[in-house]
Amino acid sequence: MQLTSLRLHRVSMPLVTPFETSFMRETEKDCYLVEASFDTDAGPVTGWGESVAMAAPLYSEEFLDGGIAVTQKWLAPALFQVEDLTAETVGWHLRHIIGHPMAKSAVEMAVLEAQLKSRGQSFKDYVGGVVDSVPSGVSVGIHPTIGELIETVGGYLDEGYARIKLKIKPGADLEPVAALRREFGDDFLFQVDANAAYTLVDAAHLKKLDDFGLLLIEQPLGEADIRQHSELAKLMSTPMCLDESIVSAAAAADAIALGAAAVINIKPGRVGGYLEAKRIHDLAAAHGVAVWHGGMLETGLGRAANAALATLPGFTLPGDISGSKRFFHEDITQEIVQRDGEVQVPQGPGFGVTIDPERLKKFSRGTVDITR
Ligand code: NPG
Repeated sequence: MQLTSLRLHRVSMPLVTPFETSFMRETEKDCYLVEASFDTDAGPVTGWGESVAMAAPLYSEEFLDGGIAVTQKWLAPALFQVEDLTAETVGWHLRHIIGHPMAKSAVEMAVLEAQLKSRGQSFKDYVGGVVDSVPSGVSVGIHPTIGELIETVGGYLDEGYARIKLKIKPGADLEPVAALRREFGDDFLFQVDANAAYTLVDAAHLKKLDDFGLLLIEQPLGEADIRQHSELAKLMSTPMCLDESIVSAAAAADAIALGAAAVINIKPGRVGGYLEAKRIHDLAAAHGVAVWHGGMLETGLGRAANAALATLPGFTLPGDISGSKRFFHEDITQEIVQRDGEVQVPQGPGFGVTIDPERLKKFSRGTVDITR
């Protein structure tokens, strides 16, 4: 395949309810989609990718406008030079460009989709998935009051979600966790996510979370603090899970070796693409480390790809793969549906979903064209 052009679609989709984490409060999902066009022996093919970079660099150093700029100035020109481009070689061709995993992932995703479509193969079959549906967890933001939180979580449990993940931060941790256990009992699967909001000085406070039978605590400390997570893991009985710190398979290997990660949250965008994400899955499986699939409020496109990757056998915990309705009144693709705690993996070539042109037009905030 020869890459001939990229069109980056900047989109903004209103969220059903505001989503608050330890680092920000979002009311809209802003991202860009990559529409990549190729010449192949069998004619032209198009593939779609999605960047999970947020508008502001608050989760990691990447941000939406930066992703568009690096794609335009560096990633696309490097790939235009390759005559026989494959998804498996995108990372190799971009290896000299430092960082920008989310931007690289979005481009690799588009190449992968085009390649799969031209072969008539689904991503699930390509990656070696073993099931047709995956357990669906839901991520719950920080709420202004305990009463509202209980109402929200009660609604999700009634909808059948297989697991609740609660966002926490200093000042909003023990009390909401205790309230949910009091209200809904000990039997539902429950984990917390701090998005790097604490330091090791908070160890004694965080240890109090051990009383609540949590599945795991996700990323309490900073991205670079892998060793400090291993110290904290020794002090807590709640299993330690890393998200932000796992920026590559090599970082995952370090975290596992140091005892910093009993569990890993896999997000393809954070690690440079679905192929690196699969390597982390394989590495973790070989070490007996549980993994689950993270989410970044993806549109139906990224959500479908995430669900397909999560069909690999090492994904033994429910992921942040909720139904489209959790975040959007209208998705940009066919709706991804959560039923009885499961999400069906879309069938069909590529990621099994298509971008709805009308919805794309509705949510579009402009395009950037990059040609050879
Ligand atoms: O279900 O897609 C989802 C959201 C899951 O909580 C979620 N994502 O830290 O994992 C996270 C968080 C996040 C969202 C992080 C957006 C960065 C951006």
